[in-house]
Amino acid sequence: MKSSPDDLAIFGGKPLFLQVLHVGRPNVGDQVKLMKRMSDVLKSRWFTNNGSQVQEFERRVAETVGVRHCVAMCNGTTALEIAIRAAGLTGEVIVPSFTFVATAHALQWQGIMPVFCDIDETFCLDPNRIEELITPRTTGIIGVHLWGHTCNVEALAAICGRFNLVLLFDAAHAFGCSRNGVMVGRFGRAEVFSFHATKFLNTFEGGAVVTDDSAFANCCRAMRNFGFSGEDQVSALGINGKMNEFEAVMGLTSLEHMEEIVVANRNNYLAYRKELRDIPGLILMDYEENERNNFQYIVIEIAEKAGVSRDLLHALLQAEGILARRYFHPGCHRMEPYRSLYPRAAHFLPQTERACARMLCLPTGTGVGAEQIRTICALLSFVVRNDVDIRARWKGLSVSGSSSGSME
Ligand code: T4K
Repeated sequence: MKSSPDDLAIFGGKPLFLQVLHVGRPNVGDQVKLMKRMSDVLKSRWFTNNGSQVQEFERRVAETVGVRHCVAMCNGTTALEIAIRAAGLTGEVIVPSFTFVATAHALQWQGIMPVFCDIDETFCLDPNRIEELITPRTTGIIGVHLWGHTCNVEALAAICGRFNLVLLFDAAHAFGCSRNGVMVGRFGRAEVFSFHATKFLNTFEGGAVVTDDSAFANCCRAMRNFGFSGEDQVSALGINGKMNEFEAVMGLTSLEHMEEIVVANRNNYLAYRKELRDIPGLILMDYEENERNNFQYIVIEIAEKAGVSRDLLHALLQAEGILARRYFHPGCHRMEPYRSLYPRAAHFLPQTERACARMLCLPTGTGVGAEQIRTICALLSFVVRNDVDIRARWKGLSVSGSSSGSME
């Protein structure tokens, strides 16, 4: 461990981790089984277009979530786009800005304006701030269950009921999570998962729309396959949103290891909780113990008491080989094309602005263990204990022109 600020890698010391630690290392599961399945797919000569592995994956996802239909797609973004189109959304749709940019892009890509609403202490849409954003052009709300924390589904459903709006959820982070004992995937008209490599359940790239609504599911199925309704009959506009067989077998293998992955993630969460407990100004995002969680994200808030800013801490960690991520900085409203469309948005999104400036995701997953977590937290503790000295040195570096001055 470091004994003086001079030892920090950012000031020229040796990095703590020569092999860097990531936030989103993929979970692989049983590799032998996976390779056998891959080989079976190769032998079958059926690689895509609603093959048997995709159908089996859809069946298993639907069963795990407790919904009637799962429509697997090539990625979460396409699944969102298809769900939005199948729901008939037009005009304006209310979404959080504190999310991955795909949530907003899925709307804007189809000429629908994302209208950014502020978040509350759960990091999800604040239901108290929604009604003021509803206009005659509003057709729906897309809540995001950020980091597996569920939206206030009941309040959002009540608003949608009162204003006749469609309710969808971007559940990219929330496969395997529950709200009041009900699995995510069962809320709103439909929910959308991402099975990207970095997600709790992974299919390399992938996603799905899940719903109990048969007509909606059929519409999504047709849309993901160019709108085909027969061998050479196209009944509606569609796109190529299909998942392939190799992705599906990765998903099936991941699904079989779900419980072990939860245990590994939860152990990491508990290890971080223990180690971070006594570090002033570093507040770990809690998981509700009486719900099902995937514990996929370790997120800390860096408060004033820490004495260093989130951005300085991020730079310090990166230099040490700890590739923490500033999700979801700087917020969709500060990214193009939204920054130009809504130049004053920041004034109306105070909680979003605060979260964008303070939150940091730390490495976790099956590739990270207790020993590494102890080292990361010992470093965090060292930084907070030496905050004054570190800030002064950082300022010195910035003044001498070696680094950006904006990090302090
Ligand atoms: N809605 C929400 C709320 C989302 O968070 C996302 C995606 C979507 C919708 C859209 O779903 P998809 O269309 O992606 O299915 C990553 C992911 O690419 C993205 O899926 C995810 N959200 C987002 C939160 O994170 P980046 O740009 O941060 O990825 P990247 O390449 O920097 O990787 C993150 C970390 O994971 C790095 O430390 C490297 C590590 N990594 C990554 C990959 C791909 C690995 O260790 N192995 C890998 O194979 O977006």
